[in-house]
Amino acid sequence: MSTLVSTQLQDGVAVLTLDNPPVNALSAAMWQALDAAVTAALADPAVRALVLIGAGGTFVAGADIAGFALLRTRQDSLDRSAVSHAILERIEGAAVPVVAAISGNALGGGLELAMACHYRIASAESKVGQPEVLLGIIPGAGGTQRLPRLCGVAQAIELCTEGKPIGAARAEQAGIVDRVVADPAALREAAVAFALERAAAGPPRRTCERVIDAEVGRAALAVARASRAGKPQLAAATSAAGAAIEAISAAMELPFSEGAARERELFADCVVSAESRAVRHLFFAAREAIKVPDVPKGTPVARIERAAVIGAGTMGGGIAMAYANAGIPVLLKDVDHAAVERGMAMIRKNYQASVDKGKLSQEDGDRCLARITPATTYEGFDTVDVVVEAVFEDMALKRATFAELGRVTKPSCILATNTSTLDLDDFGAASGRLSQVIGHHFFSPAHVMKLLELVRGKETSAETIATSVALGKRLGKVGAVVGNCFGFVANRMLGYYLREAQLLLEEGASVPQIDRVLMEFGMPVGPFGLQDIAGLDVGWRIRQHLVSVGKARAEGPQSEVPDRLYELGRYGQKTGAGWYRYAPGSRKGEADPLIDELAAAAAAKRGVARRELGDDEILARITTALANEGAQVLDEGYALRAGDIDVIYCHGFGFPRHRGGPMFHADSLGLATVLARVEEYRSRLGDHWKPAPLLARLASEGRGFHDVPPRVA
Ligand code: T1G
Repeated sequence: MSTLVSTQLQDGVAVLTLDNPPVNALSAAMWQALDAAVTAALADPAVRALVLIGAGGTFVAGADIAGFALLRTRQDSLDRSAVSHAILERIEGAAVPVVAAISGNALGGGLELAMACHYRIASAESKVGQPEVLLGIIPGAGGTQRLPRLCGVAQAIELCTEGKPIGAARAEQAGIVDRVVADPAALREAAVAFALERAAAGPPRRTCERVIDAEVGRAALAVARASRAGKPQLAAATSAAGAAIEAISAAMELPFSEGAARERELFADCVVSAESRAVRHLFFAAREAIKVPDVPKGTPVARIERAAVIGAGTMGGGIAMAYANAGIPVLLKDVDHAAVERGMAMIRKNYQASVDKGKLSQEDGDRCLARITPATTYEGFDTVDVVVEAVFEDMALKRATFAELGRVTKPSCILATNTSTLDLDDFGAASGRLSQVIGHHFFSPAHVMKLLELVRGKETSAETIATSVALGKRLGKVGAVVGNCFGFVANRMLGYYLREAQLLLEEGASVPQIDRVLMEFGMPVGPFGLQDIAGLDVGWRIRQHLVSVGKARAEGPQSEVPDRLYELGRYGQKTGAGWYRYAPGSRKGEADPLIDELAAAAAAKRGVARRELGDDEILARITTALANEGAQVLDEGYALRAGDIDVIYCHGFGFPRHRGGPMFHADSLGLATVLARVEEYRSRLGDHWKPAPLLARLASEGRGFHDVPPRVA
């Protein structure tokens, strides 16, 4: 008998414990073990009811996602889902009550298993949900058929198209869960009692027999379909959400078994899709990106109870909010009262905006705000466990700040920096504690953007890295550990992305054209819109710093247009003009003919003949520039895995998730194709298009970026 599912008879109740660490995922073996255990229990005359419970403090976090890679064809998927559907029908068809006892997570196939049971009891801290859409698929084990029968069409659509889990209390209100237990430790006993109570009450209630309120349901479907109509990019990026809506519609229009068959068909379409392969890649890549070969599991992690942030500007304020939102008290220091008050005013405004939008209750907003203590001195810095420095990107200022931090903080305190480009081994040395110096590179707005680029210095200790990885998770961030080179991974590659866009502009493309092409590809904003948001003055300061250390952001030709715009005081949205013009109070950029004049002048100076450029060439050159530099970063070991780069670009710059990230996208094109493009550009545009040796090597070996094992710089 498999150990994946063990059975104990307690007071006439067969308690089946599902045990497949770490999240009790439903692998093929798990399904079989479950089926065998249920069949055996139902055949036992002493059994008056069954309870399904998960080991390790959680129920089931869904099907084994890794197993989907084995589903090469739709038929593979149809065959596989037929098995799980049949097992769930056997559970639902049981003559005695089957109760699901939910603790921790009941997600995806886990909730579907629970809904095939006759009753559900959950501990108060547990969560239930159908996150499949975040993997580019839909519930594939009857979830789109049973969920609307329990909670109605509208709620089912929300859960299946947004993929966000809900808490036990809300699940009870929605009719998904029948009972909630305050203490998780009491769940098992409560479930056994509940099962006996149900057994005494008569034949079990089957979810599949419930009727959906069609009138209300049709209205909800109409709203959901209308919200997606006429949005081709949304449809392209989230086709799974569309499929989930169709499956739920089938639940309403067809008998259960036919609706279930329709779901299986739609699931099969999704699971073999390029979109799902891309986002499943990102699921595992995000979990790999925080694993560092020389920081083994079990490396001591320090407790972080209090924090401090230096610099109350846009980034510093956002970082302080990220800590406060995670429940960590934080000091926010700036040079004087006026500066720190400006930061606090921005923070208050951000919280109020979230409250006004209903994203946060006033109480929660006030609680978070109260955790942020403004400061103009280092008083209290000797009590904090981590400091994040977010002062101006100026080497001398950073050196002075770290020298001070080395004096005022306790020896165990982590000294983190939010620098996005500067050498932390240089200014960090001023603290005298390089082993605790690490980059915590947040992305703007820091309390919203998910990515946290963790930059290890040459002496950063394993404990500092392990503690930062755990802290990143606690702040709700997606972390990626990278090496310390100029611009680290995110901004180093961005330099090549932006440079190629600027050269395409000089060659004859327009700012709106280039931005449109990248947004149609799935980027939330184009390269020029992005610069106008970040500020052209920031880019100018980075270039000045590079010139001062004899470096350039991207080797080879540089467009002079950004410097011209800086000299004209056009810093972007913050000055009402940059690459675009902005009407007062508007963030919508208007094309400005001045840009074409500047581009034509720059082209003439570089001896570049201007021409019409097609959308395909624009997209190919920009994505190829990103992948080629990504290959260089990988080859030099500043990124451990190609997947880390994908995680950084999808969570830091909004690179379309349904394309899997710049390296996954390149692999999906085939590296021979990418290499051929680089070589064609080199022959036509110049030596700055030198193929990265790793790209050339992998293309010649018929391999992909994701075949490269991790290697530390
Ligand atoms: N399958 C395989 N591995 C999984 C897994 C899963 N469903 N969930 C987690 N893991 C691994 C993960 O890779 C990591 O491995 C370890 O478990 C801990 O995860 C039929 C088709 C549950 C909220 O989408 O959201 O059901 O890195 O680091 O932060 O209709 O994991 O240690 O080697 O994320 O505490 C739907 C996915 C599947 C939920 C826990 N289910 N999981 O978060 O730990 S599709 C999901 C999560 C499906 C059915 C359909 C989270 C979590 P490693 P972790 P965590």
